[in-house]
Amino acid sequence: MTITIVHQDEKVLLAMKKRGFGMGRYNGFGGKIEEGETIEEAARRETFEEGNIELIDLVELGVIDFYSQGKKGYLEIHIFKSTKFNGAPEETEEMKPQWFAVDEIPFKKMWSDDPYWFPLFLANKKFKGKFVFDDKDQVLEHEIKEVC
Ligand code: S76
Repeated sequence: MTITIVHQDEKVLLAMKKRGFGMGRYNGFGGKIEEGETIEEAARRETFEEGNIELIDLVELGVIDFYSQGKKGYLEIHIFKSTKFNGAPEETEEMKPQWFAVDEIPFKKMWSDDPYWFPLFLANKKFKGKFVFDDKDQVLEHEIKEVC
């Protein structure tokens, strides 16, 4: 999966997920990587589909593996940053975009792992991580480290 967050000046563009996976939470744009596309292509496509913007720059900053207690398998999420785009963010069937000042990020209405890696993301650091969630999607265990 991919997550793309636009970071411009002291603001980030998040979007309220209106349906499906992550419904009711603010998140970046993103979704599944389709067959035949690169991870970066998936990030661009999902951002266009969900937010109606065309990304100009795009950098992958993080990779996180998510495990759920008592469940098999894991979900690998690639976290991208963009600072320039064409078009205007628009509400779609799936997401309602909104700008937030970096000191007013709505962590209580986001995935519980986000407070752990957002500081690295905002500082343009590259990172790798692993999270284990309980059955209420709260963080039970985590590892996060900066990489070169
Ligand atoms: O920030 C996050 N976005 C997601 O879509 C999923 N975290 C997360 N954790 C599973």
